[in-house]
Amino acid sequence: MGRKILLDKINVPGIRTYEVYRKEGGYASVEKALKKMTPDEVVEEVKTSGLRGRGGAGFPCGMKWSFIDKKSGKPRHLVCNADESEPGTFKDRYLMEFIPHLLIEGMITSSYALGANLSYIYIRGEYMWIYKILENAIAEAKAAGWLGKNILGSGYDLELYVQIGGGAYICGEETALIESLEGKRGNPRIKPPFPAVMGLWQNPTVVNNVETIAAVPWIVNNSGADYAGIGIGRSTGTKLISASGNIKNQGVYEIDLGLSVYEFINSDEYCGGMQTDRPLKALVPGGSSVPVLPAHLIYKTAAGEDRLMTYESLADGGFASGSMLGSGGFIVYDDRACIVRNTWNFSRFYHHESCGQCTPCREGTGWMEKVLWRIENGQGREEDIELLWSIQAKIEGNTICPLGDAAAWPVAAAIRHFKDEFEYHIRFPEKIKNRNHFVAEP
Ligand code: L3W
Ligand code: SF4
Repeated sequence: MGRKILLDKINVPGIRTYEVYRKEGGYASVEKALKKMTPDEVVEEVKTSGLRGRGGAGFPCGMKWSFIDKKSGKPRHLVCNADESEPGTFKDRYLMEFIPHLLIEGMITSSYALGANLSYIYIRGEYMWIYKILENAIAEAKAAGWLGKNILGSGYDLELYVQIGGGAYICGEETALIESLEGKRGNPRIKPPFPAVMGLWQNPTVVNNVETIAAVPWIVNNSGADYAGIGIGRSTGTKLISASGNIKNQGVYEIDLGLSVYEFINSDEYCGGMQTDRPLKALVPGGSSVPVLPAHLIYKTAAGEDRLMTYESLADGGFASGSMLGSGGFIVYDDRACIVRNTWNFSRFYHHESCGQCTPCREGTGWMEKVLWRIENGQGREEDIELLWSIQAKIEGNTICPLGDAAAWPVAAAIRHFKDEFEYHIRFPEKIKNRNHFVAEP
């Protein structure tokens, strides 16, 4: 059995309640931090742990924390990004729904480290029932003295609020999230300045993903060095993976970073192998924003190395033959899947979710959606593949926020690795018409 850090207690009956969570050792990290450690010592432990942002970018958490200006005298904020909306990603939902106090505990310990006295959890609008679970957990924590004034007699004060998002994917981009939290339309800001310098109400702000914050209690209770001892190289610790698609056991798994992709897909402890034992065709390892991998690049890299569940190994080969760990939204496709249809579906999503501020993203995402739709629906033209390639290339790197890249990369990877499938759709429209899935000519 793999080690469990975040999900260790998730199956304890009643763990959602404060009483059981506390009985199981919950809030120990707050006690340890507030009574025995200075805020900077907590930051140092997180730096030592090598913990990287679990929302998708993998930016070192301790380094982000150390960018916060503690000398300016301005109020500081910790904002938890719980706007989980990346297609294929449902891990934060699992954590918050079943063990909400772990996030609250992580928020208190992390806010203390940053010297933040007013912190927020920004949760996606569609997670209404989880919002209520979190509200309840915060009320329980407050009643037990873990929030409010002079926590544990330490002189440290913290207020924590949950804010419901507007139901827009773009509000998961940290600066759009901040705009939304300030009551405005969720339009991303140009960076720099980064939120660590000028964030919520122009104050120094750290925005961290749910899973990142939930790892902090373990690091403080044990040590940064213990956490760094798990995983491989710069991919330390454990990672939640939301596994879906044509596998036997869909669900949320906690893995030690460094597990091989082969073992993750085929072991009974995780995905349990392919559904109905059909052949593996493709993998999107990190949510819809990352490049799709074709079968021959899933278990081995182009250099012939085992492909591992790490930031580095999944990206090995760059976009020519690699992808990204991203948010851990692991979508597995068997030979029934139609890559053209899947790419169109992702494009439709990004077009719908584009905020419209930048021309390449606003116009390009809609254009790609239209061209992909006509290819998928038997109306494709020979020149469409080249057209798609040129549109995605003009979006990538030319936009304010990463949504533009996220819309471009899946299209580029699909053309790079599955060009024959696009050609088949264009050349044999009568064979793909009215079909939900691509079926190769017998
Ligand atoms: C201060 C500097 N701070 C970087 C901070 C920055 C941010 C973090 C990472 O996009 C990705 C995106 C999606 N001084 C700094 C600094 N920072 N330099 O570090 O920044 P960045 O720009 O690399 O990425 P990001 O804007 O956070 C996130 C990808 O994740 N993604 C999407 C996931 C979506 C979900 C969801 O819905 N829940 O997870 C999946 O792969 O494409 O590339 O905090 O401020 N010099
Ligand atoms: Fe908005 Fe797209 Fe520009 Fe991001 S890239 S700011 S979503 S238009």
